Amino acid sequence: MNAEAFKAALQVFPGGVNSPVRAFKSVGSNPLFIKKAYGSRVVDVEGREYIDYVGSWGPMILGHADPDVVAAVCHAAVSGLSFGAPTEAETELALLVREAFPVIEKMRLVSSGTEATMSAVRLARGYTGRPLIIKFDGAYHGHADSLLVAAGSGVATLAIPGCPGIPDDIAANTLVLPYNDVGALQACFERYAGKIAGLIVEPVCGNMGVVNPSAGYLETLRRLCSEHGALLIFDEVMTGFRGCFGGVSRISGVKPDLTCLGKIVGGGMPLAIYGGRAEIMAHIAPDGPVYQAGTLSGNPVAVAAGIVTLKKIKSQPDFYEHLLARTAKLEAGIAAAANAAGLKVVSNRFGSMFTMFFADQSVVDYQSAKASDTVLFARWFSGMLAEGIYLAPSQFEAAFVSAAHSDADIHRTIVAATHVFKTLAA
Ligand code: HOZ
Repeated sequence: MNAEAFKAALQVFPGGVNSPVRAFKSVGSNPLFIKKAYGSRVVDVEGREYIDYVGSWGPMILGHADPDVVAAVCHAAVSGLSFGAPTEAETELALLVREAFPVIEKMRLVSSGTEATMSAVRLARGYTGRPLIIKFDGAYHGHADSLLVAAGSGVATLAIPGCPGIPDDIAANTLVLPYNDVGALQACFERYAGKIAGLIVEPVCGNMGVVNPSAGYLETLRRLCSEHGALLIFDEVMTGFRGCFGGVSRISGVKPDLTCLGKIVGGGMPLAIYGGRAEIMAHIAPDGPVYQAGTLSGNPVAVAAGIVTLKKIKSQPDFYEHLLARTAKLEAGIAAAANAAGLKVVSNRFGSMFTMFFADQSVVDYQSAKASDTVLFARWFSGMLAEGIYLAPSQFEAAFVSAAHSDADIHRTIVAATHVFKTLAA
């Protein structure tokens, strides 16, 4: 039973979980314990099946336990779980990634998104010889000290004002600005001229819920970084491969100096990447002095999962057409159901990820995201769960649609949403 599993977990894990976003704290209930997953479904320890829109927080774009990915993982595993030495498969994965992200001329494989962003920031500082980093309020780039300032995702969900354990002099090197505010950005670059090493941005935010950049915003980020000698870092851990075989850099044409990827590049296994202009990456050891390392970097089992995932996506010419059409249908169906029940919602989407906010004003930054009705969100979440729909347990996260979500799944989800909105409106 979920209750017993949670009770046992509470004995050994803080909050009974191994990552805060898994706790259902902000929605006032206890987490489900998952026994297995396949296609668009997760199954809990009680044998109850749910249509899943968490997708392990993004990586499962092919659906859970895709047979080709599982076969590749098994095949790799029997040849050895870890070598701590180079493999040819790493290069094969890197070439696929470079095809999708031409802005990544050279890269380093790591094991998590946190490692990727932390290393990219270190590289920006090492390359420029400058101390300061700009990030945006409510953006989340993993839990490295210098990036866990005014963060989104679980930090926003749990409303943690500032994280103890991060020394003030480290936090002071991170400048936090409102997203989508050009004036604040210009003023910041002028005030700290010559001191800003880089600007890290989720080019489409996912960790305050999905928030798109306003027209021309990414171009402005690029221009200001270039003018002031700062590196532009795109954190595409969430957005990578979610809208096309590539990322926001491909769709927008805005070229960052460095890019961070995670989630889908590992096909559900622990793998992430940072990379960018070859001349900048030449500063990474052993070519250069900026040190970054990892025994499990380029782990052969994770690399095998990543290669098959990317190859499967690439080999289907209409992959994104179908995926995006289904996501748009789901998003529109849910929004229409809310409106029909007289509830005000705002829906933001990028590719196959979206967030519906219980808000009556556009959501363009963290302030407007925070203005949404999180109490109503908690009731919506619980109602959908009771209907067999598994959503992220926070207003400040995204729903992910996979290629395994069928038209029937989308239809069933919209019917469930219609029931739940009616209850909320009653
Ligand atoms: N980026 C994920 C949340 N948006 C991270 C999941 C986690 O923290 O466990």
